[in-house]
Parts: sequence; C-alpha cells; structure tokens
Amino acid sequence: MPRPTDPLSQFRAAADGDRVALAKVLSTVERGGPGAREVVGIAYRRAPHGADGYTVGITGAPGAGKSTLTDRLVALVRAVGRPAPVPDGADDLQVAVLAVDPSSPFTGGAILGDRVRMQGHALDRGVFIRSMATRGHLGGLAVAVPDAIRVLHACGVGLVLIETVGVGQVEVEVASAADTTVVVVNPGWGDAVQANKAGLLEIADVFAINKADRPGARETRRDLELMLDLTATGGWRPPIVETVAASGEGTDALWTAVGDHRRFLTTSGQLGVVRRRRLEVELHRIAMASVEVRFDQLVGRAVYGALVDRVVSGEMDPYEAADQLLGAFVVPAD
Ligand SMILES: Nc1nc2c(ncn2[C@@H]2O[C@H](COP(=O)(O)OP(=O)(O)OP(=O)(O)O)[C@@H](O)[C@H]2O)c(=O)[nH]1
Ligand SMILES: [Mg+2]
Repeated sequence: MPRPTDPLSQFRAAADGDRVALAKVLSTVERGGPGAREVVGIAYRRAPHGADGYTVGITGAPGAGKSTLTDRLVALVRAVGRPAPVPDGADDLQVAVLAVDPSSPFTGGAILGDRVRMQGHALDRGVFIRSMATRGHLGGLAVAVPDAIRVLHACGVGLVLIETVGVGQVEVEVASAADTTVVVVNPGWGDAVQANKAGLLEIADVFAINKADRPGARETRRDLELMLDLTATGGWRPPIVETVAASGEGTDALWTAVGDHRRFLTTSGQLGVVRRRRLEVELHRIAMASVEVRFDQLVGRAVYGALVDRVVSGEMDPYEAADQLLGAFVVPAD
C-alpha cells in the first residue's frame, strides 16, 4: 500500500508508531513552510508545551564526549528492568536523540559519526535517532528544534535528548529548548573558563566532567565550583558529576542528577515557569522571523524605492522612512 504523503496522514502514522513516517514528519518540520505549520499545529494541540514529555540537552565543546555520553544515557534509560528516573515510573520509555549541528548546512561527517556510534541502538525500536542541520526554516534551528521536540512528544516519545555543540549563540539557543541542560566539560586547565565564556554556565543545570580518566578533573571541578559561587542565586545549584563515557563510569550518577533536577523543577513549580518563559521567547522568535520575511518582501517593491528616493533627496530622514514602512505592522491595542 503506498504511503500517504500529506502532513496530516503522515503525522497520524507517526503517532501510531511508524518510524519512517516520523522521520518524514520531522523532515517536513525542518524544511519549514505551510506543511511544517500544519504538522506543528496538530502536534501542539495534542501535547501543548510538551505536556508529558521531557527534554534533556547535552551540550559542550567539540569532542567533549557528548555523543558517547548520550549513547550511554540511552542505554541506561532503555535497559530492561531498570526504572527510568525521567519520567518517573515509565517502563517502556520511548527515546529520541536529536543531534543538532547548527554550523553544518548539510548532514555532515561528524553527525554521520554519531549515527555510527549510536548503532548499538539500531535494533531497539524504542530509540529514534535523528540529526538536524541548518536549513531554510523560518527562524532557523532555534525555532525548528522546539518544533521537532513538540512533534516527538506528541508522537509518544517520552524522552528527547538533544546533543548540540555549545560554541555560539545559536547553539546556546538550541540548548535552551531543553528542560534540563547538561553541560559537558573536560578535565584540564581552562576548560571550565571556556565553557563560561561560551555562555554555557548560565544554561547549565548539571555539569558532567567527562574524560575523568584523564588528569585535571579536580582542577576543573574547583574552577566550576568557584564560578558557581559567584553566580549563586539560592535556587538550584548545578551538581558536578565526573564521568568516563568511554567506559560508562559515572553515567548512573549523571542520570540521577538529571532526575534530581527534574524533581526540583516539578516540586518547586519551576517547570511551568520555565516552559512559559521558553514559549514567550519562542513566540518572539517566530514573530520576528515573520516580520523579517514580510519586510524583505517590501524591499523589492516600488514603495520602498520611493521612500529611499525621498531620503536621498533630503525630504525625509531614514527614521521617518522606517516609521512609514513599519506602519504596515500595526501593534494591536491591549
Ligand atoms: N579518554 C576518554 N575518551 C573519551 C571519553 N568519552 C569520549 N571519549 C572519546 O572522545 C572522542 C570524542 O567523543 P564524542 O562522543 O564523539 O564527542 P562529541 O562531544 O560528541 O564530539 P562532537 O559531536 O564532534 O562535538 C571519541 O574518540 C571518544 O571515544 C572518556 O570518558 N574518556
Ligand atoms: Mg557528537
């Protein structure tokens, strides 16, 4: 039987457990446009702001061991007979891994490597692995990733792990789509300082000092503790866990720390607060991106040229001209 290709049928098939359909739905979301909008609309109505799902971000410098750690965490969560700390009590938790590479216009070599590393889960139907790179999506990955998470949760995936390289603004934005963000650093002088410079300290809920089999873990811990002392707010203080992803050592403790953070968010009522704040930021991004698109459409038109003429002739200053153009985007009264 041929597969239906319209977004709604694909979404239905994906929600019924068809992984090929799920992959297609995510491609639609990634591409953006009307199809993406339709899919996101359905997903949102099914699972408003990720209702039952949970998202964990794994971020850190290139090569810090994010993929190896993610792989370990997936194995932990999917291990038969082991209660999964996140979400509590789920015994057949469906897991998705989104490997996000904002710097790559295509699905690049590094991500292909990640795919191979994740092969251990290739036969596990409860694990869905997917990479996402920059495409022509309105608002870019900062908008496409939350959309993808929404679709996954709406299709019954309880836990989404997002791996992203934490090196720039976009990467930090992507990482902030998670409920709990794990920042991965390595032993050695200065690594914690670099993470701080990249803006990762602000978004960290848990720190993993990975490659703790190498010298310098104690120094890195001390640096992190010092930086945390300076930024302490009296709420959640990110725990620091040492891991050796290569052998699996410490990954249990890391997962426990993630579970602790989730419990903190839930019992303190913060989960609702942070999810609301995230939606606020997301709405802003979507609105700004559509303003930009509409504005760019104006630029090619005669009205724009005429305004430029008036500025050139000195009849109008550029601010007045901008006000006239922005008049097209009327702010509704409260
Ligand atoms: N010694 C040691 N090596 C590790 C450990 N964890 C990962 N590695 C190695 O570090 C290298 C990079 O690991 P990845 O998991 O690919 O790191 P990544 O952060 O996903 O890298 P990118 O996605 O390219 O940014 C690999 O060769 C791993 O085998 C560890 O705990 N100890
Ligand atoms: Mg990786």
